[in-house]
Amino acid sequence: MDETPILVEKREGFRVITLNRPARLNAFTEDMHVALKAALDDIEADSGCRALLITGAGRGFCAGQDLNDRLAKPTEKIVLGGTLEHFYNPLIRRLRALPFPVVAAVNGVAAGAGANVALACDIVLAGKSATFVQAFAKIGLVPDSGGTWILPRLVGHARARALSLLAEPLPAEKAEAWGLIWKAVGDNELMAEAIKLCTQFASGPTYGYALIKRALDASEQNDLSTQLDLERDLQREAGMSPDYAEGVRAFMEKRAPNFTGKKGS
Ligand code: LHQ
Repeated sequence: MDETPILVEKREGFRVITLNRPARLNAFTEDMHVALKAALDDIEADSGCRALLITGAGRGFCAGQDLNDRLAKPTEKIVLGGTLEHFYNPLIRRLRALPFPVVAAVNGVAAGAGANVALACDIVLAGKSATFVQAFAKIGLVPDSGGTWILPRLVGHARARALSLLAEPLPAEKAEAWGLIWKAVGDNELMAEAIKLCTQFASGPTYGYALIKRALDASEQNDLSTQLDLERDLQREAGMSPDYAEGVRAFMEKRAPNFTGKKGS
């Protein structure tokens, strides 16, 4: 077992999780999944945590499933479907549903499930030397961890198919140009940019952010009319939050708002 497959750093208003198996490009093992779940439990229980930053140690972000780990061995008890069911699918669902922004700082190669964990985050920043690889087809697998759902939505069917079938690395700047990620930045600026974003989120209208995430996720299934109804309902909730009152007051008084992130009564 790795001693610390992930590192968790508590910052003012947010946490930084670093995937920490650099010799294996931070590939996922069962131990890493278990540690990540425990960290997310802790983060969710902390009402003072208003953003999350995920990055990787060393030269990679994450090379997906560790192909030496028992989770990847079809002959053992946990077959691949079970690995997804028990570990990856709950992780992806959870990242999407966290009630505050999640930022991925992709510091190097993001392959297989590692790429799709990054793409499940709300904002993906990548260092210019980073690449995104849907590596699955190279070993006869199907893009998982939400890849087949998110890729066509982000880059369209033609690019989603080519990325999935060819399994070629997509450089960060091209990923930005294609709309796969938010921004490619200089490798040396990556962490500072990501921390700046999380610092901004940590003093933002957190409850409003959670409602924005809900609205955008629901829009993937809804028709316009249903989505308009949902926007009405969510806006009603947002309008009752203390941050809305504070935001309007601050605007009128020409000062920066002092958001609490709270839901309101
Ligand atoms: C690795 C890995 C790795 C172990 C690099 N495992 N050691 C879900 C359900 C259940 C099972 C199956 O999987 C899934 C989801 C998935 O994620 S499937 C996709 C799994 N990932 C891959 O197939 C990617 C495999 N890795 C690569 O293709 C390359 O390593 C990439 C393109 C990521 C990076 O290439 P390089 O920069 O040239 O680095 P490298 O290949 O030299 O890797 C460095 C070391 O890390 C090396 O070890 P070594 O002892 O030779 O230094 C690799 O063996 C090791 N490593 N990925 N997934």
